[in-house]
Amino acid sequence: MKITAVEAIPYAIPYRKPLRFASGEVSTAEHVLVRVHTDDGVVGIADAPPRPFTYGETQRSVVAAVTELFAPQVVGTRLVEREQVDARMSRTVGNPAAKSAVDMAIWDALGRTVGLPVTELLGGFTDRMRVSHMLGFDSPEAMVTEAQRVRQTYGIGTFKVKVGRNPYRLDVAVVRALREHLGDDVELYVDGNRGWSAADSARAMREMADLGLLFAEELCPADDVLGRHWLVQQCDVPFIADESAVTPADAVRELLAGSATALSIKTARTGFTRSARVHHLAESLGVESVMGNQIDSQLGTVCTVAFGAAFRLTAARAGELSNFLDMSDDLLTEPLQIREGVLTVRPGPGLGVEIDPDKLQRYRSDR
Ligand code: MUC
Ligand code: MG
Repeated sequence: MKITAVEAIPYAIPYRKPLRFASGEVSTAEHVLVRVHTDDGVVGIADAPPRPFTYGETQRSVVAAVTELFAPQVVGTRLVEREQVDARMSRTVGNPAAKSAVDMAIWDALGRTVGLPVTELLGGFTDRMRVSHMLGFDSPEAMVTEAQRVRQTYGIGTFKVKVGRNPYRLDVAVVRALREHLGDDVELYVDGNRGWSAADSARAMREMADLGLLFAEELCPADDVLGRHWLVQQCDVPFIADESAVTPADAVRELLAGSATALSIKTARTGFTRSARVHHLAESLGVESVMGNQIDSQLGTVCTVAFGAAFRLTAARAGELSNFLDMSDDLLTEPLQIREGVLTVRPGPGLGVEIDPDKLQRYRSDR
């Protein structure tokens, strides 16, 4: 049960088409596979997707943080000492993707060691989640076509629409076209990635008032303190804090300040240990939460669904579990399947998935 080594392996897999949103664009998944080894010969795995434009981490910085900062702190601990590991890693303020991958790889190793799925160790509420698909910037026609294809092929009926372009009416036209073409049965919500001002956000929300939106996410920067508070107070749907709530304490600050009324939980950002803290806060404070997507690979998605399915609150809403569909390939031996709009948790100990050694050899960028 003792951790003997932690590896960080950079790899790059191209996307079939780039995903564009207000704070950036991704055309290649430049992620880091983290492997935690134990003295019993068990290997736990997790994925770190760096988001330079959001949290300042890069592929190289994740490799350095894992191998130089966090590995020395966790080697020698036992897999069950997760709070010890969290306390040690928490001394460093930043590096959320690096910390989270170490945390989740330890949970995977623990599950494999005790012969139980991580989702059951976390909470075991259900074994599945409805899927929400994220639509990146494009013309209204292209985004409607994409949504129709995803709905027909995978049965997905919930869409997160990226907004935050200027002028804001570009995005309002997209959301209106989606509602008109997809009908009232689909769930739609919007994510601005801080791209609009508070005033334009309020205008856009007024103009979309008849479109039955489920949520609004991070429409303007949380650092526009009074503007954001003013916006959130007049918003008639839950307002999700995403990149403004990187830690559990950030989440409390945003909620208590009245600058958010719901939370996005991303295992890529808060791992399993800290995502559980965020979840318990959301539950205790009585706010909704959505399992978010940090533009995850299949391994990242496995982590999101394992966590989201573990709790009643997170399983209630569709989780953002389909971004990997746009990747040209992946590292897992068995690809994930979304059927009738649902993704199930992989059975088996730990996260229940394995890395294909040939694919890792092909895509790793350190040799
Ligand atoms: C989201 O919810 O913002 C875009 C950047 C990132 O880190 O996650 C995505 C989706
Ligand atoms: Mg977001």
